[in-house]
Amino acid sequence: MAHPIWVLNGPNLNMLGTRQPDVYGHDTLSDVIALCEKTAAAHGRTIRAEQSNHEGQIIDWIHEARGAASGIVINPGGLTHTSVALRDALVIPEVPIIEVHISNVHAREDFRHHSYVSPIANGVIAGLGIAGYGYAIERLVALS
Ligand code: DHK
Repeated sequence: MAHPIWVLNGPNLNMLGTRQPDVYGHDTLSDVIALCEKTAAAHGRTIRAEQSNHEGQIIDWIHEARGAASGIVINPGGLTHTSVALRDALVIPEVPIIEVHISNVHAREDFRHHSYVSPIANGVIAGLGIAGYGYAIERLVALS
């Protein structure tokens, strides 16, 4: 049986639904997790979903993913644009990675145009709302 696909969400994504709905929409993190579970289950796969506002906690989970995850969907939130440590961690599990952003970061402020994660990700999805997480799961099912 394949390992679960891990779905990691970074800072402030616990506030989905109430946080800037004009940018991030009205769906909640629970809706994101339900979508990921449903998409994975349609392919006989499972997920493990985690969210933290703390960089070190996310890095600890990524270390844990080595040998325990078949792939990782990650929305690193603001850490996307700042964290070399997160990028360094993401190569450790040696599994496919899809980076997801709910908003189209390229249509927003300049500081959101650079991602430390994108160069080591298998794919990047931005601007498709929470549907992007479902597509990321589909891709990881195909890759792993
Ligand atoms: C989420 C965040 O929290 C921002 O810091 C990113 C991303 C964009 C998103 O669109 O999901 O810049």
